[in-house]
Amino acid sequence: MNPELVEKVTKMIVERIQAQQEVESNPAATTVKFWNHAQGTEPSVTARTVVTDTNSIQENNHGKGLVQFRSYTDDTSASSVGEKVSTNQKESSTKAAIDPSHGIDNPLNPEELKDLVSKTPARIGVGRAGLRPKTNTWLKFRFDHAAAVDAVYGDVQENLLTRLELFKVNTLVKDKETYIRRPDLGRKLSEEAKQMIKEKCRKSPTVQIIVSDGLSSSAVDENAEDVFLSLQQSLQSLGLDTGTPFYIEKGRVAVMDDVGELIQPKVVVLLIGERPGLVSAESLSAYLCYMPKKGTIEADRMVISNIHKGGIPPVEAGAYLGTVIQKVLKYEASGVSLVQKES
Ligand code: B12
Repeated sequence: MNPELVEKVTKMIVERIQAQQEVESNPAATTVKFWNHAQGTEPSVTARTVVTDTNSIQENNHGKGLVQFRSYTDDTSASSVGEKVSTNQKESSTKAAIDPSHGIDNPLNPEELKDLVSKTPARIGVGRAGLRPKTNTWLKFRFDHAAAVDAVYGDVQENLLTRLELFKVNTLVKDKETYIRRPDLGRKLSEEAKQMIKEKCRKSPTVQIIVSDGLSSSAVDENAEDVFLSLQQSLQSLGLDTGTPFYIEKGRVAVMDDVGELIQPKVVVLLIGERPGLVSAESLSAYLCYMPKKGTIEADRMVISNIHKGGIPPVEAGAYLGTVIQKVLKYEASGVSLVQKES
């Protein structure tokens, strides 16, 4: 790993975003609501503003020139993306660290309880009402469960694919029920998909980026754009060429093997929605593999997981991925083979 390079690329990206924000007005601003887990009695929401600069994304797509990232700002103050957002979130969840009075009744050590709760988004210190969970706990659970179900069963927004100029192909899966019950079918491209990829994609690029909904369309909706654009920028600054990116609907991780067979890239990066949990339903993973092909073993893949605004900030993840890819190329290996060659 080259931490200096990661830092440099991330800094460069954030500086560009900040510079852009100074000059842009935000006519397309919309409000996103978050349920704050650590909130007290009220099931309150935190409003953030999402700003999308569609023109500049289209103009600069596929690694040419500067790219613009979606940015999140608090309602009251204009701020930058990525780090800032996660810092804000951490701050707000720490600040709102459960007031023990609404969780455990009469805790022995309220300060310690508060401290424990502030350290994790897990549902601890929520107390109970007799044998049952408290109403607020139960409602939060229902809310998060609904978000998880929506993430699995939802579809990625078409306008995201349009903005990123990703054409869409399918696996052998026809519907979500089959997707869940038959992971093997999600690992194979359909015949039409193979044909389309052969027609549209540049062969043998150094890096092939693909995006798939996987188990969370929300993860793709929320994070793929920032990761994708910062990854492109990172690869560009490292002088690594990329192939024609595309989107695979209802895909599984190992679908990258079919892609490898068809396009023969050196490295495949697959941005895919993770199985949602009850803390985040919008977490994205980037799976990588050096020259994936039929019969690739799982140990030769690697993953950078937990990419979302409360985890690894998407812009940072994109920049970091570039340096991981550089290392994969250097050692001509990924996963366990890479670790072996490196040591
Ligand atoms: C489900 C899951 C599993 C399942 C996968 C079963 C299956 N067929 O779906 C099982 C229990 C087998 C599993 C095993 C492992 N997992 Co796991 N897994 C997850 C989980 C909860 C969700 C993954 C997901 O949604 N993938 C997306 C869907 C669409 O993928 P899929 O095609 O359906 O399934 C593939 C992936 O899940 C992939 N996969 C799953 N885990 C891992 C881990 C690594 C390192 C790799 C390369 C691939 C991989 O293998 C599946 C088959 O191709 C994540 C948590 C998270 N937040 O992402 C952890 C997670 C990815 N797993 C992790 C780990 C460490 C492992 C193991 C190495 C554990 C071990 N010591 O044996 C093994 C490695 C398995 C492998 N494929 O190489 C870590 C990775 C940490 C990291 N950043 O490197 C995570 C992030 C959990 C964590 N927070 O620690 N895992």
